[in-house]
Amino acid sequence: MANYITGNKQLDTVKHAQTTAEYMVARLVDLGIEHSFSVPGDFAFALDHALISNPELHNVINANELNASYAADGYARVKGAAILCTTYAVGELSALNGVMGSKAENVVVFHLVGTPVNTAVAKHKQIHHTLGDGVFGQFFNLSASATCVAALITPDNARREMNRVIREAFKFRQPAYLSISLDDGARPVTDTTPEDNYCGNLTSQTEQLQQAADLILTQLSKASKVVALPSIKLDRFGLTQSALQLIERLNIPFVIMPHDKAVITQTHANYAGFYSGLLSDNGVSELVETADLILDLGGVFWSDFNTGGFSNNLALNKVLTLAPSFVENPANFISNVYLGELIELLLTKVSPKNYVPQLAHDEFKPIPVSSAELTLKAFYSQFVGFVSAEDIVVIETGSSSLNMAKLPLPAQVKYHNQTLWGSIGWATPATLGVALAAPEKRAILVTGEGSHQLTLNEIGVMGRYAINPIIFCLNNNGFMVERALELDPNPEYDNIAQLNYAQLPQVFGCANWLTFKVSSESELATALVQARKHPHGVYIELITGTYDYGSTLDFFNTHLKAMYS
Ligand SMILES: Cc1ncc(C[n+]2csc(CCOP(=O)(O)OP(=O)(O)O)c2C)c(N)n1
Ligand SMILES: [Mg+2]
Repeated sequence: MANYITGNKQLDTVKHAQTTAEYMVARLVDLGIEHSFSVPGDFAFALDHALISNPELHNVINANELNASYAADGYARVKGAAILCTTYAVGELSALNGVMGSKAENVVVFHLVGTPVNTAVAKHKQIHHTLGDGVFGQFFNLSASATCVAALITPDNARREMNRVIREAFKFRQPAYLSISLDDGARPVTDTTPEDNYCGNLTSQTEQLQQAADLILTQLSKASKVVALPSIKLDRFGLTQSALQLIERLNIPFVIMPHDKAVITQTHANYAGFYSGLLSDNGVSELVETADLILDLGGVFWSDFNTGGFSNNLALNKVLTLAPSFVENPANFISNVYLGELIELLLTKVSPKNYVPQLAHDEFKPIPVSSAELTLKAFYSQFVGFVSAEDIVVIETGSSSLNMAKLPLPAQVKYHNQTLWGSIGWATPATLGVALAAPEKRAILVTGEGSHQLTLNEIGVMGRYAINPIIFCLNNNGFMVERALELDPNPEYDNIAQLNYAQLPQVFGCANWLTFKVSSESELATALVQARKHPHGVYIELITGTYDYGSTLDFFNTHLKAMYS
């Protein structure tokens, strides 16, 4: 069957499937998914068994369902899709925040849930994991709300429904919910619907495709100063390379917003700088905001943290959005246009603009290492020199995500952050998922210690599966980003329990991990040298000041306070 994710690798694990649960898992594995993330439970046993019996799948047992959902999200960001499996009610509800985040940020996660047996449901029995009221359907709707498509699978509908669910999930690049009862999961498939050969290609309406292309070509012909904004959605929809070709063919500048960091490398010749309202690099706001036409490629998020707290000053009538399935400006909305096809068509028609103003990029100036107490500025300075082309970077919400958005990275490095959903605790399990999805890369996590506390038991899972990340845990004595965003700089509720973070790998049984607790610039420099040489996991606790905000957070500290007061 067609393999959506890997393209060339043709799997056919469906032929080994004996049960409906095995069939469901096999359909997903045949897309190219190689790992599943799960916490077992009795109603999910048919699914759990299917996960461990598929010859092409490695099943990971996570510390809890929320962690599993974050790990699946991280995995799918790299791999294109992921499998998450939880049990009825108690398991699936714990995973909901993570799955909702995947929905917000266009990540394909197939959430499999095993439910009580059909006879118990029909007889309204009092069963564990329910409210004891004989009602069973209410959790389906809750879990389904975190997805773009949901199905109650039975042996009689399994083939048809799996066709539908896979199609819809890839169409919207959002999660899917697949529920099956314990007894149906163990029965053989009786549905005889032929399997879909769908491989992720969407077909536009010819007339609307032409209309969209004409609109774009007309707008392009009227504009001399055109600037592109490539969105993270290009990565999600597998369209980054096509979009880059369009930028290169037009020969126009592109700017990058925080959520879209590293979609196209900052080392590209047409890169004009970082754009985020008042936080933008020198000259970049002017470049974007005085352009004749702004090509929003993929659909950027005009969100608070993407726009420097809405401090951008953009005339929306200049923005032409080429979203994954439609084209829009204030005067037009053209649906049923798929971006891959649209760009292909445009590439045959556009002529170069040859408009590439050379801006002097804001240079990142490393500071010399001394024996002084560690500051965030010194950490970022060393971090920029440390990240190499072989790394993949995961950044947690908090001071880290705000400050890191502007840092330069080597060309091949991908950068993952939950800029829109922003659920703290995401990054630690997401690093596990990212590391499993990209074993050829070294996963690097930067997390605040407050966020880390929510999900740090996933370190044990990293140790169990011999993942070798480099974890930077920024210990600044609490929820610093909140201190900076609040009017009262020191509310009681931003103080948190003090843990011995550097001891966590040992507590969680991680063999051969190297750990450090550093509080000076030179200690950090030494740790970084050793971290690079070490083939196993590395954990570096960084001690920095309670009010050492870093430059971007300093900006939000004054700008947002001004907005709120
Ligand atoms: C699940 C969730 N709960 C609460 C919040 C609110 N929140 C946002 S950032 C933050 C603190 C992060 O602190 P830390 O990880 O220590 O990072 P720091 O800013 O101190 O470097 C909190 C509580 C959130 N975003 N997500
Ligand atoms: Mg903190």
